[in-house]
Amino acid sequence: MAVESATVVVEESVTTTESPAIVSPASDAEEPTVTVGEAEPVSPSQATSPAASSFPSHVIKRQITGYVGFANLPNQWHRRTAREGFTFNVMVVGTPGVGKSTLINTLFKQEVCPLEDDRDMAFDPNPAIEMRSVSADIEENGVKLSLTVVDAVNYGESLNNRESWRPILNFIEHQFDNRLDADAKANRGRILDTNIHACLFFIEPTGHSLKAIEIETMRQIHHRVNLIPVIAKSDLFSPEELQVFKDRIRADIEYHGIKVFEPTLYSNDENAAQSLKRLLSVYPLAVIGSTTEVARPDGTKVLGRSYPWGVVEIENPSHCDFLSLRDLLIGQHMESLREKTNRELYEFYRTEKLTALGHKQDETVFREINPAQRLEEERNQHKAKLAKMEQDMRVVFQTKVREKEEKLRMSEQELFKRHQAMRDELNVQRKELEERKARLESGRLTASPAEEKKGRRGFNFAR
Ligand SMILES: Nc1nc2c(ncn2[C@@H]2O[C@H](COP(=O)(O)OP(=O)(O)O)[C@@H](O)[C@H]2O)c(=O)[nH]1
Ligand SMILES: [Mg+2]
Repeated sequence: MAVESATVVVEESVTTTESPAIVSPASDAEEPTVTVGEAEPVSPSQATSPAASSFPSHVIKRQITGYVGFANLPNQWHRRTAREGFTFNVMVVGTPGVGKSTLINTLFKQEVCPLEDDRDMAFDPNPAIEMRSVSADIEENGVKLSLTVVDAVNYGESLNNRESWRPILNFIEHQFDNRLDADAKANRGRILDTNIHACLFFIEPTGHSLKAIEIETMRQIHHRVNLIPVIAKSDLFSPEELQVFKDRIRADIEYHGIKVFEPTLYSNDENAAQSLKRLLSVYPLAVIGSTTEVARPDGTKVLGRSYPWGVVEIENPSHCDFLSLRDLLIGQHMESLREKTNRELYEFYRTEKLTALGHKQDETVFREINPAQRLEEERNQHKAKLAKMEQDMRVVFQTKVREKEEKLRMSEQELFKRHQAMRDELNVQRKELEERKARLESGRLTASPAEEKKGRRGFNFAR
């Protein structure tokens, strides 16, 4: 999609020492909104501190006309990924003949899984479960898909099925281990994604409820893989029977705490949310497989299965949930399956494995960063810093006041002493004057011995 000219709103980040700002997440992609937070007083020392500089300090909204180019990033990404292609690894688990290969071939509209017709007549009471994989490179509208289907051959065939789930779980974990090894190499190069992105679990169309082997297998693997239980060969049920069967299975799944795959929604689109809700409400999906076209009464040809009483159409939502499964697995949520596998399930396994090996991580360093929480922490650090500064200033102020008071007290004492000395001298002088006056009045004026010595008369204030 070429964009010739556009009005683009950009946010410019400017560092300032005056007011730290808080940026709210943009409410929509075209018109990002910016909120400038309350301006808190910041001292110059804080403005240069690491905590202060890690803030996007101030955001100015600028309106420019013209095309910058980053709006084209999704197209660039699309071109790169279309060229490189996608990898999708799906596992099918179910008893032999339940319809696994047929369903995969129906989903991808080609014979990915060969239908087995060479039966081994030898009786083996406990055949080993063998994880067999087939791969196919498929291309649709220039997008390449490298598909691998892993089949747990002989699952449910033994007389004793107690441990049937083990080879399946081992296989899934083995893929995680391979990735773990690849991640640990010094030179990683391009890592092939061999993790299992989805597990289609085929529930036998018994019409009763889940069998013990089905419950145990799902219980053992649901935390390691995106589990998608499907009711196989649902054309064997009447609509009423199917509803009863579905309800029982849903109750079993809930009772045993089995976690089934729920896609992530990448947009706020109301329609997408509604269709996801609809999809989850019809879990477990009742499917029918067929790669052959059959004629409807009106003569048109459709993918389906033909019965004496009529035709079951695969791609008719009122006949089965095949289209919902195709949307879930391919059309709408394949990326969600891949992402959940590699970001959540693999990461969870990796953490478990490394922790068991004795690796410990400093939670304060490697903790996942929640922007709101981080903002709150930084605000608290800022507040604590302000409080400490205030406390320091108070201590300095009190010391200074004390020093000043001490000085005043000292000079007061000094003044008092000088005052005292002057008063004493004045008293002495007054006494002398009174004596002289007395002598004058008595007519016997004679100089005092001190005056005679110095040859001085009168008052003397000099010191
Ligand atoms: N009635 C019915 N039969 C099916 C369906 N899917 C497959 N089958 C038949 O079941 C048989 C075994 O199918 P297949 O795909 O080889 O089963 P797998 O062993 O689980 O891979 C074949 O004869 C299919 O034609 C379905 O949805 N409904
Ligand atoms: Mg098969």
